[in-house]
Amino acid sequence: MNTASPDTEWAGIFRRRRDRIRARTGGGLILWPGHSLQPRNYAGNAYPFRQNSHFLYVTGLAEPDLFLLSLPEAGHDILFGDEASLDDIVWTGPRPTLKEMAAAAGIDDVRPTKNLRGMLDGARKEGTPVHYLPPYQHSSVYALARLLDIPMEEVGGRASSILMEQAALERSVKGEEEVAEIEEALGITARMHRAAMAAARPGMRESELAGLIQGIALAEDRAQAFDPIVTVRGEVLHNHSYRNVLAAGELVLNDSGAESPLGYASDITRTFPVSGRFSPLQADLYRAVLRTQLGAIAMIRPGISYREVHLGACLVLAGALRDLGLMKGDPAAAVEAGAHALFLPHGIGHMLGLDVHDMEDLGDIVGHGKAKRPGQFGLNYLRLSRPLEAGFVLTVEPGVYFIPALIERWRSEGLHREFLDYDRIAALVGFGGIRIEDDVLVTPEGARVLGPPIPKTVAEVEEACAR
Ligand SMILES: [Mn+2]
Repeated sequence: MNTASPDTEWAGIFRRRRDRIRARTGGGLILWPGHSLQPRNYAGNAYPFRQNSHFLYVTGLAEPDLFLLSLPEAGHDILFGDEASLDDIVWTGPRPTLKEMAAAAGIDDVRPTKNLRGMLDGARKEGTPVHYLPPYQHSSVYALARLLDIPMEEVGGRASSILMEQAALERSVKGEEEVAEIEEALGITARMHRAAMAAARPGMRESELAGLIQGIALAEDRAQAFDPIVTVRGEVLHNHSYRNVLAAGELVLNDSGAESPLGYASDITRTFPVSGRFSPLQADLYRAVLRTQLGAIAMIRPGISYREVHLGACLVLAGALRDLGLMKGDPAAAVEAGAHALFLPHGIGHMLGLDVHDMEDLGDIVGHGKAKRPGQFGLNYLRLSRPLEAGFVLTVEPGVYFIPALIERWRSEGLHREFLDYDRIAALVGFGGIRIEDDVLVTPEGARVLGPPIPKTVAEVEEACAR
């Protein structure tokens, strides 16, 4: 990801974002810590740098070791940092000056980091509150503890709940420029998915496919939005190992996405046959998931809650699985009881933005608002349940999974026996999993699937696999 180039249009966008959050936070200072490089095995060998997404949202600056301090008056923000030393320049090359970075972010005032603590001390002596978001990178916890003179273990608890609410409110509704970034990332992501479909064949290792798709993003100088899931064991929901060898008759689940130039995520899942053709059973289950996904997308509009969309989608799935003989009885009663969660234990989707699970660091206020997270198995994994608004960007990602441990446990407990045909289900242990995921913008009228089309129907997927 690159630091925004001096672009007056973006500088204005960052300034307006800061001003809106400042106005709604109701006085006091807002301290935005940027991220630091994190050592991998020794200090000089760091993980690839990824800026804190809130800091990116208000500055677009993707350089490490920066702080932003927003003062109460509109338009007054100070960028704190240190100029690159000669040693830094010798080893890692020149970096933009603080003034250049500030200009790109629409900030007029720059100061050295060593002056930050004094300013904060002065404000606190006058009783001015200092708002900050709960940090999750350890170096940010440490920095806040030192800057605000509080014990490290109290840093999280003293985060500003009003700033959390206002940052969540502000970042939840995406502007046109943000949707454009996500769609730009989806352009590369579409190529990653088509390439995987075209390249997969029996005998190949998962890691070869994972390398291929990551290379496509890297060749465009782009990061992955998250570690891709590329596996024939699709029933492991977040499977990050690439050790299996693809066999004819198996399905590959590819859940991956590139980042946009300014750090926006894309998040797409496709499931396709190793040998290029779905078996009749695979095609039946695939169509069940596709019907579920299209049904969910059709429900999306401002005002409906994502919990309703989730449950509506589960109803479509339960009906389809009953038609296939895996479930039985009344689908609505099965969904109310939670029996479908054997096949679909996760939520239908999540917010997407600068984070792949957007603002998950802010906790349940983002996805659930003031409502409590539901308790039922399956529903308890919902990342998003709140009413939707125009401008939200969401993933829609139903799946069907045959998770051996879950099937075995439920069967031994006789759970939901009236809705589940355990003999038929047990015969499918080893099937793996299917998931189909798109990124969707909530519009005033309904929903728009973002990005270029990526093969999705059985026929489209088989065609993309053909060689
Ligand atoms: Mn997702």
